Amino acid sequence: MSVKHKIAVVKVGGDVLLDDAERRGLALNIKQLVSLNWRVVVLHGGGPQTNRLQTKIGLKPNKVSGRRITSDKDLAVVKQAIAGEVNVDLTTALLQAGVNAFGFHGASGRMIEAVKRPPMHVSGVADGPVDFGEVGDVTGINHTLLGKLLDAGLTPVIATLGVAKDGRVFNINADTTVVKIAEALQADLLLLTTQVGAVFEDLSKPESRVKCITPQSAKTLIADGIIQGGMIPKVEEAVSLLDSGVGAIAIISGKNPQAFQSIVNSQGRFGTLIAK
Ligand code: X2W
Repeated sequence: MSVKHKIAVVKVGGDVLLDDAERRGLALNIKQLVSLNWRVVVLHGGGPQTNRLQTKIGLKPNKVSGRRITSDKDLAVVKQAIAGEVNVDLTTALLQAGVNAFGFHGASGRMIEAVKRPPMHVSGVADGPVDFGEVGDVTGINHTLLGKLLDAGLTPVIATLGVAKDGRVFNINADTTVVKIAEALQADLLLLTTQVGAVFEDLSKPESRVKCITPQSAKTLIADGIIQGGMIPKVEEAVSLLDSGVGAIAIISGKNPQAFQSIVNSQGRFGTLIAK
């Protein structure tokens, strides 16, 4: 009888790799999940590394509503920082922790298919539609190939680039890509790692951590102003993912090596779990 493995998709922001303890903790957390027979797919960004490299060579980072305006020159930097530096560093951190990590970028094997994001009006930007340049919107995930990699016992580590039908490469926000991967795989769990590591009623009070959010409680928490600002779209998106077949979403920090295990064992010791 074949065992049905559970699937977790993990989003790693570039900020996690700037801190040694975070990087090591994250790798140990992923190792734990794999040891518990979970299949894990890692999708990463590299925003801070891209900013750093842009600045070093005299380009000015410019983000509008969370997305980088990406010229041809910027795209060259994005490739180096995200598919180069971050992918290699994250893959090797996982290898060191004993995970059979297999690093590549989203254009490989047409893993992440994308089209150019059309110029669009953005709230708060008065002067006409914004052209994001070489930024893509995801149109498909090669889940057949992803399944083969997982069947081979590998842990895919994917840099958030996309490829068009004609081979053109696009820069894609990692939060957007990871959601598409979780949907395509109908993942049991989507882990969104952040340095803050949870939703808090009051950020200055660690004891005010919200352990669990349901679609019903999310509405109340937003109406009562407990979930505010940038957290609102994150939580709303997470809730809508529950309707498109993703089992649960956790907002969590990987710093403590027990964190992911605590989520899959429903211990509620770390992070915020969003589930029905
Ligand atoms: C992002 C991709 C990297 C990313 C960027 O250029 O920064 C767009 O904004 P983090 O570290 O997860 O923020 N792409 C279009 O999302 O990285």
